[in-house]
Amino acid sequence: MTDFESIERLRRIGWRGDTLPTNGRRLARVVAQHRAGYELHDGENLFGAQPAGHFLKRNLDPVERPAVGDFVEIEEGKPPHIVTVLPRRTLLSRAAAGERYERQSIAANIDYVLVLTGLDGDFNPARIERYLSLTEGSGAQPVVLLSKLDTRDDAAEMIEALRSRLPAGTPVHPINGKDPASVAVLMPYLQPGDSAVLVGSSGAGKSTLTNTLLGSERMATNAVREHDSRGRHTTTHRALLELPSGGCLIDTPGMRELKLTGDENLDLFADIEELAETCRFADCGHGSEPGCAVQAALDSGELSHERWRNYLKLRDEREEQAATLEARLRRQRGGRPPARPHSPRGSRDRD
Ligand SMILES: Nc1nc2c(ncn2[C@@H]2O[C@H](COP(=O)(O)OP(=O)(O)OP(=O)(O)O)[C@@H](O)[C@H]2O)c(=O)[nH]1
Ligand SMILES: [Mg+2]
Ligand SMILES: [Zn+2]
Repeated sequence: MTDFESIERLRRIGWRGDTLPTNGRRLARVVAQHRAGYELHDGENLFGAQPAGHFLKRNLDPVERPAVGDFVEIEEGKPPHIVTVLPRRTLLSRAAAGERYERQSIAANIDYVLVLTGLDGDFNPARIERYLSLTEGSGAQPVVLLSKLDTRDDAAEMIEALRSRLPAGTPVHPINGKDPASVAVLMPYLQPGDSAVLVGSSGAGKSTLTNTLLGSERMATNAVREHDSRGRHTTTHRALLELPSGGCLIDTPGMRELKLTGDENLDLFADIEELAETCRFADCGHGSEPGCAVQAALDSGELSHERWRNYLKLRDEREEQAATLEARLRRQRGGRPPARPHSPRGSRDRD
């Protein structure tokens, strides 16, 4: 097969490069990861593969392991092995829950992060802001999706309140995830070569939307609990799917905890940070100091107490995580200098 044919084939599964690595190895994209190994697609065939031994080293930063959405080089064999993860153009990751600081990949080489929230009991603007903050560190574009539009009459108010809280220009699409006509608004994000990942709580409707976009019931779905709209963790692993529109969509399991990695900028709250700079005292604690611009905005209602509280929470979390991340990188540099995992934010890159 010529390089041209290989590139054309890979483009169907989201390859963006104009050239191929020159070592002659076959390239494929990670479409799923199971306990027993990886599922890969080379644009033509789906096949299983194992990670090469160096990916299994215990002290390896988990984000350096192959993740769904990655393009990888294969060493042929029975079974084939993944030997290299190609440089990522974007990476959505989160910090793992628990004591030890560890970043985990959610999806690699995605253009859009579709943040899906139900307009039922799932609706929670502070959680949407958390997802959007995490997306900032990824290099991908955020898109806010509100599902279950068909289930309530008072959705307009909720949507308006959310829109006014997010930076102007953040796309917000209310949808009925079961209705093909309604989800057609997502076509601009799912064109040939585009890759998008769906994230949101269990029960938000990620797999329902995926099925509607696919035009078939490929992913299992389950009703949410009546009293609190919680899902049942139906989807158990991430899966990259080719859509009829030509785009690639990654469905994910609902995530219980979503910690910032420390690599975020919190651009989402740039207006609050600007406001705080206009306080009379440079070291204003925004409590009862005279001339506090934040207190004035909170008193006038221009800034909502809830958004302010969420900003403080995310800011503190980011600072704490950034310090841990920095310490970890410093420790790693003490030994053999590792390749710093992809960071699309040059300004925050601490190397
Ligand atoms: N009426 C209505 N129901 C929806 C919509 N989207 C999802 N649902 C329902 O919500 C329930 C949960 O949907 P799923 O697609 O399984 O949710 P999920 O986000 O994939 O959940 P996990 O796989 O557990 O993370 C199902 O009963 C769906 O039929 C929608 O837009 N309108
Ligand atoms: Mg699901
Ligand atoms: Zn102040």
